[in-house]
Order: sequence, then C-alpha cells, then structure tokens
Amino acid sequence: MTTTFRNFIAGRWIRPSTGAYHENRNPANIRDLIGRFPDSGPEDVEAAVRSAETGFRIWSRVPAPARGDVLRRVGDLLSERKEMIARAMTREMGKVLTETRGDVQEGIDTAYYAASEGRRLFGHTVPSELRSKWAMSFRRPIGVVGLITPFNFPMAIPTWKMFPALLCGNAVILKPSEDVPHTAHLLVEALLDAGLPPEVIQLVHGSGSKVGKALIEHPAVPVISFTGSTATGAVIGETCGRMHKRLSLEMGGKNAMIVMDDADLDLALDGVLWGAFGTTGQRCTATSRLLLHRKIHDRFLRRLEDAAGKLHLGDGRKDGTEVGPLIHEEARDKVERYVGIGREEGLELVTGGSRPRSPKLRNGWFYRPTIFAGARPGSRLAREEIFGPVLTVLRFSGFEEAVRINNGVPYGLSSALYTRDTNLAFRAMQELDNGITYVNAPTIGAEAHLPFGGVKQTGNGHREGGWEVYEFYSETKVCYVDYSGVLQRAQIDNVDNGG
Ligand code: UN1
Repeated sequence: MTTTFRNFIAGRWIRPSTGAYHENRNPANIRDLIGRFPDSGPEDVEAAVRSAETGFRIWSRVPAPARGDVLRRVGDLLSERKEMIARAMTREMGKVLTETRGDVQEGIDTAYYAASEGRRLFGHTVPSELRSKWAMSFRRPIGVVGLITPFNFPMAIPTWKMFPALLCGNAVILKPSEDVPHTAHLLVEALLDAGLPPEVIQLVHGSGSKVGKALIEHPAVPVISFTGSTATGAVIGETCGRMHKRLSLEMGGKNAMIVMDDADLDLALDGVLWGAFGTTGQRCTATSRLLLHRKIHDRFLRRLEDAAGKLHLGDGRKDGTEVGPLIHEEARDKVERYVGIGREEGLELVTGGSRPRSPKLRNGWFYRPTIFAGARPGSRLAREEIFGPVLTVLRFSGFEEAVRINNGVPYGLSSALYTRDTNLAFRAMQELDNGITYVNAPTIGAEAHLPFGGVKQTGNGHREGGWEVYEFYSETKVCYVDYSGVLQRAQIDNVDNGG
C-alpha cells in the first residue's frame, strides 16, 4: 500500500486543494516508491498564509527564551530520531548514511544554537548625544516567512532558515524540494511534537512554479529565503525587488581547491575525493575545480585517477557505499551533457565519463565519478556549475595565477588551499574571493554556528547560520527616551561641553 502524505496547513494534516499528487521514488532504485505527496496550488498557499498570520500573532508574543525552549526540545527530538530520519533521507535522495546522519546533526546543532540565542538576541544600548536621554535598539519579529529549500541537504538547509526565523518570533511556511518531501514531513512532525503552536508552521508540498511562485508573490509574506540555482534566484529576486520583500538567496558555486607544490599530497587527495564526490557532487560547496601546481600536477593526477576509479557506487544505505546516485534523471542528463561538452572542448577524460555497468545499479540514477584534466580557465567545465560528480582539473605555475583562476568565475562560495606555507595561507584568506576559505581542508564542511554564504552570483549579501542570520529574520527597532523634561533637539542642542 502506497502512503499518501498531506500538507500541514492551519494546524491540520490536510489534502491539497488541487487533489493532485506526485510520486517520490528512491533515486538508487526507482522501483522503490516512498509515497505520494501533494502537488499543491495557490489556494493551499493562501490557506497557509491566513493561518500563519494567526500563528504569528501568537508566537511573536511568546518571550524569546521560551521560544528557544521549544527549539531545544526540537533538537532533543531530532537527536532521538536521528537514525530514522537519516535512513529516510538516504532512501529519498541517495547520499550515503554517514552523510545523511551528518545532515540531521546539522539540524540538531542549529536547533541548540537557536535555543541559546533565545537568551541573547542582543540589541545595543549606546550613549545619547544629549543629556538625560536613553538610546537603544532591540529586535522585533517581522511576520510570515516563506522558505524554499533544495534537495541536497533536506534537513540542514530548512533548519538553517527555519530555526532562526522561529526563534526571532516569525511564523514559517516551508515549501521543500519535491524530491525530499518526506524529510520535510519528519521535520514538521518533530516541531509539532516539541510543542510549537501549530499555526506557526505550515508545510506546503509542490512545485516551484506553483507553490513557490504563489509564496513569493503573496503580499502577506514579507520575507523569503531561497536556496537553489542562480537562474531561479534571479527570477525570485525580480519579484521580491518589485514587492520590496526581504530576500536571502543562496545559490550556485564553482569551488576550487588549490594544491601548492609544498602541500601534504596524501591529505589533499583525501580532501579532493570527499570534496568532489561526497553527496555525489551535489553540493553548492562541492569541489568542482582542482587547481594543481605544475610541479605536482602529473604525480597527483595519477594518484587521483586511481583513487577516484575505486570509489564504490551504490545504495547509500549499504555498508561500503561511498557514492550514491544523482537525484533524478534530469540531473544525470545534465551531467552527461557536460561530459559531452568536456569532450568537445578537447579536455582529457582522466576517469569516469559513463554510467556504471553493474546490473545492480541499473535502476538508479548512477554516474561514475568523472575527472577532466587539461582545462583552461575559460573552459565551460571550469566555469559552469554542474551539480554532479564531475571534477575539472587546471594547471597553474604560481600562487598569484591560482588566485586569478579561483577568482575568475561568476560564483564565490567556497575555496580551499593546501599548503604548508603559513604566509600563503594567510594571503589566501585575504585574496580568494569567496564567502568561505578552507586551509588544508576541502571546500565542504561548513559548521552550523558560523555564517554561511558566498559573494558574487552565489548570493545577495546575506548569510545563513551563525549570528548573522538573526539579523535577517528580525527587524531592528530603535527607541529614544528623553527623561530631561525639556525639549532637546538632536544635532542642534547637543553642543554640550559640560560647561
Ligand atoms: C549546500 O551545499 O547547499 O559545508 C550546503 C557544507 C555543508 C552545507 C552545504 N555543511 O558542505
């Protein structure tokens, strides 16, 4: 019997107004049907917004430390359910169990961070320029927040957005990727079980073109946070700009790992395998460019070819699997298209470049870890985001050239430098044009309590995580209290030297 899932709107698990559903299948074995999930429409979004407005009125009046207590319980429940959720996540999006456990852990860490923020949420108290006058700022909730999230981190990314938004006192409408609706369902269950007032969270399943669009265009949703492609982000940005909405965009990457000639090559090898092929390359932080110093280029590439060729593909729930499938057919088609482009551009195919032959993998969207060498900075494979297990290798002669190549793409999420030279490490931190730089570690692995995000076309200046995200989900209010009993005019009466 196939399970049919529902939306969570107005405090109840309900069917979509459209009566339409889509199937969610395991990408490692498409015969495995996980369930049917709503294909909702604008009416469902309308109902969710109406209820969320009620939720906002209730929740925004709850003291922030008490809101934090609810999020602490959410963290506790996610910890208890970690293994169950990780297994469900691997089943619906394919990455290996160790990674999905890490994904749930990011959600847990984000919950506990948010819980503690309930006792900070600092404003500022500063001296006034006038006598007997008080000046301070504090944080107010904003309203109904719309969240549109991708498939690759089905727990971490929704929680990066949702928990700070909730802690700040907002109500949330979540539109998760159609590829990972089950994880979103399990997350909302944990929120409700933890005692969140039900109107404060609404879960509306469906497509970006229907549900996402209705959410973005809804005048009663003043805040939107989106993680996904740069192209979609541009469309969302236009609407939000026109409607004067607050918008956080987290988009593409073309992240480079730079390996200097003095680097620990064993460490760099482990790093690039994890950075490029972890999550089957489907991370916005994935290492998709490898910049090798000419003195170690050939040597390192031979070792990498050998190691990448041995990575074990399979169902992420099985022991020993190192690389899972791509998320769906279109994702694999895109990878195949780019492999074709690499060949046309005359790059050297080092390893991969095809689907695996094993009959066991025939029912999943698998693709062999693929490496192209001999790319130039202008090659399409060295500039465009593929979001799959494809690594493009470039050769460089000195640190300055590596920095130029790193910075010469439209994206700016993360970068990595492998070296033993401390001076170069510090120069890299300054000169690499990215939101995140790793030294002697791959381009992935951001921690939940530091700001996450990128420069250039990766984002629009906001950060997720850490302390900065709380600025995004709250409004600054400033209060002046004049207790002098006389009219004091700022900038006019403040020529006061104590005389
Ligand atoms: C993403 O790929 O969208 O740093 C997020 C990392 C993870 C998060 C990635 N903690 O790779």
